[in-house]
Amino acid sequence: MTTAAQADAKTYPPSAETVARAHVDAAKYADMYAASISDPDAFWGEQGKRIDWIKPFTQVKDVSYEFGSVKINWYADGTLNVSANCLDRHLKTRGDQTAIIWEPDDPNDPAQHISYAELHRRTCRMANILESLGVRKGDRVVIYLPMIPEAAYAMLACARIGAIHSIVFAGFSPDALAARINGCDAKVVITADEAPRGGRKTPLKSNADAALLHCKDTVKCLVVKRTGGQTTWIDGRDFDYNEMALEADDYCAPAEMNAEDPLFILYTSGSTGQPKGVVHTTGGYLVYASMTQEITFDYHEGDVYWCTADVGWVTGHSYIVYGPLANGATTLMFEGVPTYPDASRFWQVCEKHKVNQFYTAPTAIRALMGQGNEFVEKCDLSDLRILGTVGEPINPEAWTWYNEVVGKGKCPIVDTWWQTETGGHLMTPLPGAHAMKPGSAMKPFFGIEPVVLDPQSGVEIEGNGVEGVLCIKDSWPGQMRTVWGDHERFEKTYFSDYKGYYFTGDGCRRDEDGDYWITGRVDDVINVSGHRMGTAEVESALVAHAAVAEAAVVGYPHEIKGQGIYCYVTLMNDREPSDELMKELRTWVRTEIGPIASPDVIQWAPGLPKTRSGKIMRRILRKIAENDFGSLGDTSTLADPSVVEDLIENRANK
Ligand code: 6R9
Repeated sequence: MTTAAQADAKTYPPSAETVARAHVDAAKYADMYAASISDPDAFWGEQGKRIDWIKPFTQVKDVSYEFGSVKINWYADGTLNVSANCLDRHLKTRGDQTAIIWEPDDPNDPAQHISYAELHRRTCRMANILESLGVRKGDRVVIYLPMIPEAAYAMLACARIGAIHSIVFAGFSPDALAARINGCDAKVVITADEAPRGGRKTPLKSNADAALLHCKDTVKCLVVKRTGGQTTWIDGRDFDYNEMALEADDYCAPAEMNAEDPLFILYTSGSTGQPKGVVHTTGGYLVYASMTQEITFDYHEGDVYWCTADVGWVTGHSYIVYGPLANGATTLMFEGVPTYPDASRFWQVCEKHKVNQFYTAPTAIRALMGQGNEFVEKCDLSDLRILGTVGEPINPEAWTWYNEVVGKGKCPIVDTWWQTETGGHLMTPLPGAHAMKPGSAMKPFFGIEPVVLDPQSGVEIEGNGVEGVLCIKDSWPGQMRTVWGDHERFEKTYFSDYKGYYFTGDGCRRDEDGDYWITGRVDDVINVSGHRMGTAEVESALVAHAAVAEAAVVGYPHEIKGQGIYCYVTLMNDREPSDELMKELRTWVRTEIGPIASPDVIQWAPGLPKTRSGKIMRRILRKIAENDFGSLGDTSTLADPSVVEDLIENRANK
């Protein structure tokens, strides 16, 4: 796999047709960008008007990045309701327009077209059900659902009554679910009987049952019927959504929320410790999600827009639900996987629903590319206009295939770089404004000032043709506000290493033309199939097994997944390595965290390379995992250098 940095940067300018159609062309980008940086208050004050306010804001930006007293406020004296912005305000003009197209896992099952009026009714009913379960403004609700319309109803219903949702991806295990329910002290968990995906079913309700054994016994469970599969039932704790929805009222008044009231918490992995609850608030987040959805994807009235992410990730929050619905768009929600029933599923769905904008992850592109072009070529993709990628750097081979085979060379590819923490896109080419370079996130979005710092000194590296760590100089409305329950951790993670900046955790290169290339994480976060994971989480799952004395986990390059999970495991004295134990440890990690964290390689390590002060030298472990033994660097500071020889000799055959 060629990395982006190695590719010669061929540029692809937008066609005249793309430019003519685009909301933003090169000249407009230059003007707007300059204005957004020179007077953020004026710029974002104007943009704030894209959504409806109950009480209009009079202040725009109130931010300090000063370590020790970090505060981030946008539109702080305004009030609004997010669900009213996504629903009620569209009813007059587009009540009958499709808001959500739902495409089920099985292509033989019917798709659903849910109009704005219907989505409004469904959301109100769900909101009334939540209220009847005792959920009030500020309470937390965990959502653990398949990719079904009820997931959107649940999100919007929480927003409607001012409850804070925290979605847990349906691929997470009961233990991971319990940790998140407890972490935000949720009152209710919304789940479904089963989640069908790729022809298989995940028993979500049983998982929730198992999780709830570790939670307060006051937590209630609202169960959506998806497959009708058997579930156990505890009266007084479990509630039948479908039955309650028949009775529930069609209207629920939207709560008046302050712009800075939390909208949702989303747990994400960091370089240390357990996942942290990223908090996004109401006003700024919605302005930013809505603006980026419209501009980045050049969304126009009547377009059908499809983001293939899961609502369990931030991409699903901002670009399946909140951004598109705030804009009155038609957003497609897909329950299945790219390869079921076969590798043409994505393209069949594009043909069937006449998709105009298609947004997916490099890992899916690489997997489909490997299956051959005929799966794409047999489908009519003539409605496609814009393609997008997100989640990890895209290698030039995959980019070129996406451009030529899927886009037929006429669809701009927006390579959107952003994070759970950022709420929306921070860097991306804009379809009508920028030429594209395969693998480059190109240019900052409005209001974003990226800086490249020297990793050691923290000094800004000026000019072009430079590389370093990526920080952002000032705030934007979609930025996370805090870590749930731990503001100190928020400041420490993002504002302490490089004072006065937001530290992204990514490395980056600014090329000779001033375009940006993300070079990957500079911390202990790995990116497996676009899923973000802390190596520390996998390590702590491994050492929780009775046979394991110590574990060190690193990422290594993987053809399809981008990065794979490589685990070095030291066993307890009385345990012997065996294939069975290896299998058991794999299953163990899947149970502790979820299938997405399943180790790709486990290598038995009688010892780990440590400094004399006992710190594991991951740099060396990474090199060994990458099969790169020539550049291990200085090993003389190791407490026992012979450990390295042993690891190289016994490197897992992979
Ligand atoms: C939206 C999302 C964030 C991390 C981020 C970076 C990587 C995301 C990327 C990209 C290169 C892109 N990343 N988009 N790297 N090019 N277009 O993915 O959020 O799950 O929090 O991951 O993903 O390393 O720091 P999240």
